[in-house]
Amino acid sequence: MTFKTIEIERHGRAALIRLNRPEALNALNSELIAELDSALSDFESDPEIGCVVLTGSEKAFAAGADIKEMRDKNFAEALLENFLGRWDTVARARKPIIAAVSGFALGGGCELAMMCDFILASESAQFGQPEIKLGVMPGAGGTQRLTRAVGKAKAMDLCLTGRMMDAQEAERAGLVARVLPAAELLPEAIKTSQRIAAMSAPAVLSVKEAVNRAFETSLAEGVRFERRAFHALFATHDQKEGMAAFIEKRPPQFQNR
Ligand code: CO8
Repeated sequence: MTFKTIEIERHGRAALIRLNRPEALNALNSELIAELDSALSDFESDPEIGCVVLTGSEKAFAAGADIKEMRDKNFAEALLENFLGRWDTVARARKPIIAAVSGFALGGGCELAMMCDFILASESAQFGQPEIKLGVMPGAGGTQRLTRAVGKAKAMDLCLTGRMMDAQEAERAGLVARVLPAAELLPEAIKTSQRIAAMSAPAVLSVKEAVNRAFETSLAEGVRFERRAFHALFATHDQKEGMAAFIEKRPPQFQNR
C-alpha cells in the first residue's frame, strides 16, 4: 500500500513508520492519522513484524495536531465525527512501539510520542504541550500521560506555560528513556526494535501488558497480574528453549516470534 503522509520500511522483524509532511513540520491531520492507523494495524497483524519504530524528520517528530485543519471546527462537528478519535491506535497496539524523536514533539506530537512504549530522543528533541497558547488544552492524553511520566509539578509547568523542554530535561524528568546524538538516533532505535523483535513474542506482549497495568491498578493487583502472566509463560515452548539455551551456553531459538 502506498501512503502520502507517512513512509514505511522493514528492517527484518522491525518496522519503521516515518511521519512525512515536511511542509507542516509533520502536523497531524486527518489523512496522516488515518494512514498511521492503517499502517500500524497492518503491522499488528503481521507475524513477520515484532516491534515498530515511529519517527519523524530531523527537524520535527510532529509539531502538533494540524491547526489549519482544526481552526474552523465547531463543537457539533468535533463530537459527531469523533474528531481525533482514531488517534489511540498507537496506545492500543499490543506490539511494542518505540518513538524516535528529533526536533519538535509538541502538542499532539508530544502526546503521540507518549502513547508509544518508550521514547528515544536525539539531542535536538524539544517536548511541549503548547495548546494553552492557542486558547485550548491537550486533548490526546497530554495532561494524563505527561503527569504520570514527569509528575505534577513539571506537567503543570509545561501545560500551563506552554514552554518547551529539551532532551536533557526530558531525560532527567523521566519522559525519555535515552538521549542519543542525532546521527545515532534512528540506527539505535531500529537496533533496539530488532533486539525486542528477536525475543519470544508471548514474553514481549506480556511484559508490555504488565508494565502498562502499573498505571491502571493498585500495586497489589498489579503484582498479582504480573505473577499470573509469569506463570502463563511456563506454558510456552520458548520458556523451555530460553532456559535450556542459557544452561547449554548457546543462543535461544525462539519459536513464537
Ligand atoms: N499545524 C499546522 N501547521 C503547522 C503546525 C501545526 N501544528 N506547526 C507548524 N506548522 C506549519 C507552519 O504553519 C508553517 O507553514 P507555512 O510555511 O505554510 O507558514 C510550517 O509548518 C513551518 O512552521 P514555522 O514556520 O512556524 O517553523 P518555525 O521553525 O519557525 O517554528 C514551531 C516551529 C515552534 C514548532 C512552530 O511551527 C509552532 O509553534 N507550531 C505550532 C506548535 C503547536 O502549537 N502545536 C500544538 C497544536 S494543537 C494540538 O496539537 C492539539 C492536540 C489536541 C489533541 C490531539 C488529538 C488527538
